[in-house]
Amino acid sequence: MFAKTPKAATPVAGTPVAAAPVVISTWDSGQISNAAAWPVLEKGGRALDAVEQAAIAIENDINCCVGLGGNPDRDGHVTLDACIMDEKSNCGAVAFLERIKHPVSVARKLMETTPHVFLVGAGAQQFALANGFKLESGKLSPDAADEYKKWLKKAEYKPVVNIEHKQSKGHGPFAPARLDNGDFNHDTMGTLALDAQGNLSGMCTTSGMGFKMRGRVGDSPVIGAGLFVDNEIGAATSSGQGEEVIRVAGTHLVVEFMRNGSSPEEACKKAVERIVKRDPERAKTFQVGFLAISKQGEVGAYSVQSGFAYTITSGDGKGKVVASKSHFA
Ligand code: SD4
Repeated sequence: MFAKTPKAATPVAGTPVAAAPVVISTWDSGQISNAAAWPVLEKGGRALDAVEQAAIAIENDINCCVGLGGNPDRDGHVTLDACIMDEKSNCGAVAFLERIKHPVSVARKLMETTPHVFLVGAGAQQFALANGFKLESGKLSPDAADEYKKWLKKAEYKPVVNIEHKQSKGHGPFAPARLDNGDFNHDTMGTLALDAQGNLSGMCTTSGMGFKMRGRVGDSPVIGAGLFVDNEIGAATSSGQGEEVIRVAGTHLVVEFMRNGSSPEEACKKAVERIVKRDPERAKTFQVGFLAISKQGEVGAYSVQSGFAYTITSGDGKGKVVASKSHFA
């Protein structure tokens, strides 16, 4: 089993409003990210620097779903997807990136030193190496190697076998919606920060759905899907079944609902309802969670299934885990 992240005793429900600076991250593992972001914000630093630190911390942690220690694709390779966005709508993204430890930092480099927004695969790796990022070994973490071995047994994977068909019997068509232990197949880290100057930035980083098809990219690195920041209105990030989020341009939708007067929680709820409406029966089988913050520091989340949570850090610098409301109980 992957190492457990520190858990708060019991997540509390509610819609906090925090005075800037504030940082919020998806899941209870957001405690790791927020703890790294907070020192930047506390000193009056920039939200963009804070969210990059949040990314580095969780990408260094060995867990199922973020960084090089995460679960591999079905061919046994870890491939990373990530993006970052600042208060001026500058953004950078990388996807299908292999053997580079800090994809969000690569995305930031792309954003700040080139006219481009998105690099993928070998090109993203080449760019990272040219900019001083180190090529890692490509070896799976012991936990991921273990999970992969188990997955291979169950999925009986041979490249010639029509695995999509087999998996569609019990799971989603592309990657199992749940891991072997019954947990949903995700834990992507999305972090949003509002700094003391009142500026917003965000990042999203993931190894994607475990045992995905080779080359598959989810919502996490897609601006407007896994992350969106509009410094006039607010910011949003997502976790869960990426295909569902991409179809509705999920985080862009959340920010637009906020622009039209919804609170962050209402906006997340409306985006979840948009997803569920497409196919209410199928929606019972997957998880999507949205997390959002307004320019005023109001925070909210909503998910398809129960169990989504986020971590908020402001004022005293202590991360508090908050349970998200959900469409299905
Ligand atoms: C994806 N949204 O690739 C991600 C899944 C996730 O940890 O949440 N992974 O679709």
